[in-house]
Amino acid sequence: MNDQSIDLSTTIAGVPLTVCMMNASGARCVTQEELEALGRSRAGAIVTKSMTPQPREGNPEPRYYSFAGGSINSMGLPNLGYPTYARLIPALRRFGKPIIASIAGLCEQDFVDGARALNTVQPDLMEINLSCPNLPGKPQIGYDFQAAQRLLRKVREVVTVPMGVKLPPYFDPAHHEVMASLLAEVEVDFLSVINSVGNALVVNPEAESVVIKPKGGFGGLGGHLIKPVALANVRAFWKLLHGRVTIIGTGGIVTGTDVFEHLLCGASAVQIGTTLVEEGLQAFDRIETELREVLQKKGYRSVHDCQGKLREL
Ligand code: RRO
Repeated sequence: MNDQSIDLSTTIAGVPLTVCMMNASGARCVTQEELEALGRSRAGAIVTKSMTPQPREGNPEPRYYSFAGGSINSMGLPNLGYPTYARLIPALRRFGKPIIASIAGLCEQDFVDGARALNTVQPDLMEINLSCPNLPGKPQIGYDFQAAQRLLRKVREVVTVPMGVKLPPYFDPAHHEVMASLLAEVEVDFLSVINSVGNALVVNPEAESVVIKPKGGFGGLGGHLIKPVALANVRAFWKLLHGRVTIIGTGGIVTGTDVFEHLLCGASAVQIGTTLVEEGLQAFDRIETELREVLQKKGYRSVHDCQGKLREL
């Protein structure tokens, strides 16, 4: 079988992508230049940085640190503000791939206003980020089920494109169950799981110090070492929501085999964060080639063929 005959296309909430890989929000997607470079890359979609009403510079530096196995960040939502992204999105259509607008905010009303404003330019999909771990004094909304439900009900009313939610990792089946029933009630169309593992602490033993400045060194953990947590969340939500909600797997993807594992657990597509930041956009080409090789070796002809096929013992 010819590698190129393997079909890596997929759909997210009915929206077609030619390749099942894209950037994770935050990774190389803040500026116009970065968004255009994603358009020219092998990414199957362009995801924007999570946006707020006003432009933000974000937290003080150093605010990102990579190490063997992963990264820790406390960027603090640096972004151009939603009016600017709303202006940029129409021109990004020339790249001929879906555009996913990521919406965040400092309060509930920010999310509603951002979603309404972005809806006027009709991105292909909208991802509501309920899981930024890096705003001092602002807990992750995804860990407050009542607040998440209230917010999503309001946002749902103003969004007419397929709407998804970016969730933090959950560590107990009871939490997966509560969140899954809430997502079904609000009629969410897709999920991105997971955001970084929030409020981790990396220590430099030489310097006897933390490695990032904000929040006393606490930040969101990403990269290969969070893959098992990501896979568990993909699998748990896939089992609870199977058929009704598309899942984008995010977390720990370095190789084509990592993508394959996310697909087996039930993801329809994946997002790549730390690896893209560290390696650049050519990571998409490498991982795509590796994924083709894995699927060919395993005898799968498409993403659809292996999706959700994880065997239990
Ligand atoms: O900007 C950030 O600090 C950030 C965000 Br909004 C997020 O959703 N996840 C993350 O790890 N960092």
